[in-house]
Parts: sequence; C-alpha cells; structure tokens
Amino acid sequence: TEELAAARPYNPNKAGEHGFDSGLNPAPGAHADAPSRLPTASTLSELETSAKTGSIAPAGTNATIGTLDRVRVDSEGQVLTTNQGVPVADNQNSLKYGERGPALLEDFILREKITHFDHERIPERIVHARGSGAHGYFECYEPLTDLTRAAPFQKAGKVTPVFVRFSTVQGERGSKDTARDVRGFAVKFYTNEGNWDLVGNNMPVFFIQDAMKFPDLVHAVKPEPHHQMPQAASAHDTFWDFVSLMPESTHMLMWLMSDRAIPRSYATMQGFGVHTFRLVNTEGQSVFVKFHWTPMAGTHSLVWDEALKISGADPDYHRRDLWERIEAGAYPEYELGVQVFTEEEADGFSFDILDATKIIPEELVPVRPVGRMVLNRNPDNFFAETEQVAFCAAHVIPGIDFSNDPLLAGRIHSYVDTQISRLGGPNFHEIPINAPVVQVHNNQRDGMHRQAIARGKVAYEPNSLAGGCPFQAGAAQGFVSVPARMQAQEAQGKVRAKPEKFADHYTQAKLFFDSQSPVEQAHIAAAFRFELSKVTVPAIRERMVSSLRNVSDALAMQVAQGLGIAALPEAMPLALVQPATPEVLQSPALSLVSRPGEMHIQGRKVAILVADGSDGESAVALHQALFAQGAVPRFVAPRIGPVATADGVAIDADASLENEPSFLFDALALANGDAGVQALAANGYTAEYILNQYRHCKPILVMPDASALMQMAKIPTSLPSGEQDPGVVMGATASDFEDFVSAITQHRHFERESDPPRV
Ligand code: HDD
Repeated sequence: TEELAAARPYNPNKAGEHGFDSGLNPAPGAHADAPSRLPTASTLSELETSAKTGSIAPAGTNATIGTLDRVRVDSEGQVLTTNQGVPVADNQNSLKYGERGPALLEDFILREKITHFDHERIPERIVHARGSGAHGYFECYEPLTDLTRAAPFQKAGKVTPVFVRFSTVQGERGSKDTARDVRGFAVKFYTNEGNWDLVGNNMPVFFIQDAMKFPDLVHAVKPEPHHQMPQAASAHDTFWDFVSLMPESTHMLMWLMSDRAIPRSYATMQGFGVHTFRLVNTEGQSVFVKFHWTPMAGTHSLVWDEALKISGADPDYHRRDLWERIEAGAYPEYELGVQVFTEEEADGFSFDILDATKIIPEELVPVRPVGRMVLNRNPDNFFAETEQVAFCAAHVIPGIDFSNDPLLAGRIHSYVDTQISRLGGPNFHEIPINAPVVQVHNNQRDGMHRQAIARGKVAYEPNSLAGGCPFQAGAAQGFVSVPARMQAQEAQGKVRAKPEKFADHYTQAKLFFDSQSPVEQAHIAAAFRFELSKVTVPAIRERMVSSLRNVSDALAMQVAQGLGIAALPEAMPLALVQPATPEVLQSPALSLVSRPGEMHIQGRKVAILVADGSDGESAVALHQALFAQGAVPRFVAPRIGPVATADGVAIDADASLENEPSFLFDALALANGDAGVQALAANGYTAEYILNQYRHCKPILVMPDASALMQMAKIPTSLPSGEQDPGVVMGATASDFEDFVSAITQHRHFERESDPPRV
C-alpha cells in the first residue's frame, strides 16, 4: 500500500476510496470523538485537558480552528489544478484551433475557471452588509451555576472559543466604515453544548418595539429606492420621515445622534444584547438578564468632521484598525457584564422590560462582570469566515432563553430565514465557520450542498433499526423552554396590541440626553442639525423638532436655530400623557466621559511630522518613548523614504502628508529643527495637517522650533479662557514626552472645541 501510495498522490483521508487499503475504510459508526457535553467540561482550556483534543490548548488558541483545519488550503509548493484536482499546464492561454484560430468549446479548463468566477458573489446581508470579523475566546471569571446552566459560565477560567463580527447597518458591503450608524456586535460562542449567538449592537436600545415594523425601518433608512442614494448615511428624507412619525424611535435617535454612532475603533465601543433574555439554572429556575460588553480600552469616539474626512482617506478605517491591533498583539478585549433581575422586580419598574426601546439604568440594576472576551486571531480568509458566518438570534443553548420581547420574536424567525437565500440553502450550518465544535446528530437530511455523510438507513425517530438513536437528551441535558407565566395573556386572548408602558416614548430619551456632558449634548444637537439639514422636506424637519421638544426644549431650540426654523413648533402630542415616575433621572454610566477605560496609549496612532533638516535625535527619542508604551508612532514627511536629518540620525518616513492625512492619527508631534520646520512651512499641506488635528481636539506635541508652524497655521495654544490648552504640549524633553503621553490617554481635548470651530 505504501509503495502504491508513494507512486500516486491520493487524499490520505480517503485512502480506502482510492483502493489502496480497504482496512482504511472507517468502521461502521466510526467518527471523531465528540467533546463532552457535561456542562462543566471545557470546550477549550489553557488550564486543563480539552475533551475535544485531549490536550491543553496552547495560549491563545481556539477550538474552532480544528473545524477550519479540515478545509484550510495552503498552496505553497503545489501545482495549479482545476477544481477536480487535474494539474493545469498553462494558465495563460485558452485552447484555440491554431494561434489565430477560434477558441474551442472543448476547453474545460477555461470554462471551469470562467464559470466559477461568474458565480463568485453571494447576496450581501440585507442589513449589516459591511463588517469585519475576528476569532477569540471568552473566559469565565466565576461559576454562575446558581443563575444558569449555560456552558460558558460553569467554571472559573473556563474558556469558550468565539468568532465576532462587527458591522455597520445601512451601507452596502463596500461602504465606508465611519458612517454615522449603529454598529453590529455579533458574538458566536462555540460552546460544548452547541452554538450560542449573542447578536447585539453597540447601542442598548432599538428604533422600534415590534418586529412588524422592521422592514419599514430598513426600507426607510436604506438608500432611497428610486436613485439608490445616499450610501452609508441616515441623513435623508425617508429615514427622517419614518422616525419622525415613530416617536418610539426617539430614544434610539438620541444614541444615534451621539458620538456612540462614530466609534474610534471596534476595540473602543460597548456592545449590548439589547433585549431582555433569561438565564435558567439546572433546577429550571429563571431570572431575567441584559448583556453588556465593555471595552477594556475605554469607550471612545471620533468627532463628526473627522469621521467624514476619514471616510474619504480610508474607508476601511475600522477594518484596518481591528486587523492591525490583532496583528500587533494589542488584542481588543471586552468584559461581559450582566444585569440580573427577577420577574417580580421587573413588574415594579416604571418601564416594560419587553420594550427594546428602553434600557435598565445601571443605577437601578448594577452590571455584574462575569467574564472577558479577547480577540486574538485574524481570519485566514475574509469570504470563507467573515462573509459566510451566519449569526442567528435563535441560536441559544441550555441555560439561556428568550423573553417575550416582540422584537426578539421576529428576530428568532428572520435570521435563519435570511441565510437560506444568502448562503444558498438550509445547510449553511455546515459551512466550517458556522459548524459547532460539538457533533450534530439528527434526522434532518439532504438539501443543497449537504456535507455530512449520515450513515445507515434510518433517518426517522422513533426507530428500532438504529437502536432508537439519536435519542432525545431529556430535560436534564437538553434545551427546555421556561414555562413563563401567562395568566394576563390568557385573559386577553389573541390581540394585535402593545402594553401601556410601551407608549412612554420620551422619558428615557430625556434620561439619555440629561446624562450627557455639555460637550456630548452639543454634539447631539450638531448631529441633528447636520442630518435634518440634508432633509429636503421642511415639514419633516419641523415634525422632528416638535418631537424633540418632548426630550429637551433647549435641544429643540438649538436644532431649530441650526435649521433656520424661527418659531419653535408645538411639542408633538404624547401617546402616554402621564408616564410612570422614572426611578432614575440621571445615569452617569450613559456618558462617554464616565468610560475612559484603562488609561494607556496602546494601539494609538501618532504622527511625528519631520522633513529634511529636522532634528533626528529628539524625533527618534519620541518615537521610542511612544513605541515603548504600545502606541503606533509613524514618521510622516512631505514624501516617504529616508529623511536627511540635520544631525544625520537615520529616519525613514513611512507615511507622507499626502497619503496619511492627519485625521487618520490619534495625535500629532511636530519635530524640532529650524531647517525642517522651514521645509514643512513651505508645504501647503502642513497647515491643514495641524489644523485638522487641532479642530478634532487631539493632542499635539510642539517641539520648540515648531512653534512657528503653529503660528503659521494660526493655531492658538491657549484656550478662549486664556489658560494653556492641556492638549497642546510644548517642549522636547523626556518629561514633555510623558505629558504628551498623558494627553493622549485623555483621548480628546474638548476644552478647545467651539461650534463653529474657532479656526
Ligand atoms: Fe438584525 C443582521 C443586530 C433587529 C433581521 N442584526 C444583524 C446583525 C446584527 C444585528 C449585529 C449582523 C450579524 C452579522 O454580523 O452577520 N438586529 C440586531 C439587533 C436588533 C436587530 C441588535 C435589535 C435589537 N434584525 C432585527 C430585527 C430583524 C432583524 C427586528 C427582523 C425581524 N438582522 C436581521 C436579518 C440580518 C440581521 C435580516 C441580516 C443579515 C443576517 O441577518 O444575517 O435577518
């Protein structure tokens, strides 16, 4: 057999089929061992032996890779073949009848290549088409067995592999990353009791309360159907027409107009499960839960002018940032927190926990940290993994259950349904990125693109011919729905209606607005002004302002002024005139100011502006100081390549004023050296470079000679109050560099901001 095998290449996994050794045919019923389904079993652990692989996982590895290994292809040292594995002799020329003769129909190599190419695209997602993904793992802090039997929460240190996809909602697959939009935050947990998808967003509320309105919402926000504009933007007539007629959207609009809608990075945004879910323990007892992801790097955003400019210079800004952070080892990390409360507590709240337009203020129910998620591996192939991954709100595991949220109900249906057309049939669960790490055993059969080879003649249950297998797991092991209380519903029977508290559309919109810092409030007003100024129908603008009067007259006034509406319209009539008194009037947790995260500069991009004649020594010292703290410093010069520094210190500029505009950086440093300063002053890009940094409230380090550049660009180094701007650090010593680093940890220096900008 070995001689035969050596003589002819064959697939070692299918040796029997190649007639080499019938002994290699699998024994009846043979298959790879499935990982233990015991709730405490580790799916993958760096601490103890994995039931799946029988070994301890190397640090940072991921059990899903096993499933992907089966299909991973590396072509190093291999000949080019057709899809049938036939070696291709010539990949340049089609088969012709003579050099100048007609191409031949017989050319199966050409035809296979072109046919496959013709079918390379699949439909993009209806919403969330633009996205970026990463592998990682979730690690449990402490057992939550009193609350839930869900596999990831059974043991301290238990590690469950995950795949995460972040996305924007409105734009198409190739649209820009920095649109004002909600961000999807979808996490697939490959647990040892099956896949659990927590398909959330970076905002804890939603536009609508009932799935019945989802197609309307999406049709309104998407590019308008007659001319397919605008792309990746909500600033247009149909969106504002719809939401101004749907007061239940107001709370979400406050989030959407806030800086939350323009995150700095996927690594610096929160995530939320949005709906109320249930946790269920082994006794079948259940509590309600809301899920929160909190980024360790802090929750940070862009400013609007910056987001607009980035979308031109680098439409892949967030995708690139995620990729580069992971490649650099600055792994994005998030803490999972839960708000747990009972049904009785929920009954007493001033709002309805089934209403996805409401949050549960953290001051009312604290967020308890339960674990952390680390994203430590980029996908090998965007299409195979990030594009083909199929998240589904219906994918829950024993220990997690749904609430009666009517928006969630529609989602439980929609996600599987949409994959059937997007991924071409009902077997999308077999695509490697979607396959659970546990084995799948059921009597579902066939369909387009089936991969599993189910053996034997039995595909039904009950059966005696297969010994009754696969058999029901029973309540102790299997998924059991919580028998929710239904007395109130029984009294009503079937209705198309909503509970009364759903009609309180403004209390929490007001809570959100009132909890923001003055700078954040100003940004919200400016965002409403920008968006509504793109609306061409005056009546829509006015209707929105009249709705905003129910949130804050000051806000409505500011927006009205920005739109040239002289007299404030009447406030929109309330659906619920006397809503219940809210428990909390201000929630500091809703303000970005309260979420700085760990105060470090890891992953922050810093431009060090140099030119021929700059002082090399101080520029290199700064570069080293920043690099040592995990930042990404880059030398930016009028052109890329070696810089002729005044002191002969070698500097290689890897970015230019032209190819990496300043708004792509988190901070800017202006190097010392008169000749270099003069060279930069003579370049028209320089003033704009500094101006954008200043206007976007980012830290600037000005080495002494470079003060001239600040003057040239007419940039003040003091605030309107006369105080020194803390975001403008002057000097070139090691301690000045430290001040610069701490200015970067502050993220932005809004003290200098004004509307319109001062410079
Ligand atoms: Fe949805 C995709 C999040 C309401 C129907 N949704 C999708 C994705 C995220 C969310 C993150 C992208 C997943 C990925 O990366 O592949 N959706 C939400 C949240 C919602 C929400 C947080 C409200 C709380 N969605 C919602 C409703 C419906 C849908 C009410 C329909 C009734 N969503 C879909 C969908 C998508 C989708 C059409 C498009 C592509 C896909 O599912 O896989 O089925």
